[in-house]
Amino acid sequence: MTENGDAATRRLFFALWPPAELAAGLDAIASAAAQRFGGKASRREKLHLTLAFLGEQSVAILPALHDAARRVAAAPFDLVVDRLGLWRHNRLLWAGCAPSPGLDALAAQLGAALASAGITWTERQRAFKPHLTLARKLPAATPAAEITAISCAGLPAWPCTRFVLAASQPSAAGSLYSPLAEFPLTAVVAK
Ligand code: 2AM
Repeated sequence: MTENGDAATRRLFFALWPPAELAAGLDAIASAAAQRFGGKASRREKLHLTLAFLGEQSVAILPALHDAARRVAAAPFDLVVDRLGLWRHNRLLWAGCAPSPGLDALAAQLGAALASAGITWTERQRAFKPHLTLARKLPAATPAAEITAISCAGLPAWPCTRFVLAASQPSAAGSLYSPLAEFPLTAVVAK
């Protein structure tokens, strides 16, 4: 319990964080798009791809979350960020990647590990649509075709070797993300 008598909770999610060079390239795209179309670009250090969103959770489950994440037996893989898109329902500009069996396997393994640890969710889960949020609050009339025409060709590949448990905290300047723990991808791929 906190001093207020409330059970301590954190807003938690598992995610992949891009390496610095890729984050810089995505940041440049996000800033240019926000300047051209309007909206608010995500800060470079906040760029990530969510694997599983847990929502508000008691801090008491953190040890069980760590155990579940350590049980994930997924192999490292490379992602190629190769597309941009616009979701009109939440006016969000996103970057997506080429289909990746490695990413799908990691998300599935993590979901299974969380389920078998009995982790439950208080917030409605969106379907898994891997993306990095580049900008929010784009004007409703932003032309989607002009977004998808922006090239991702210069972006470096993304070697994924670890995933992260992070907490999100609302603030006046938007959500702040703090990494809580890192988990290496170590499984050997069968040939
Ligand atoms: P977003 O960037 O598309 O909003 C921390 O908030 C992370 O969790 C963000 O990547 C956010 O995605 C994602 N997220 C927030 N609410 C979610 C939900 N209900 N289901 C899945 N992901 C969610």
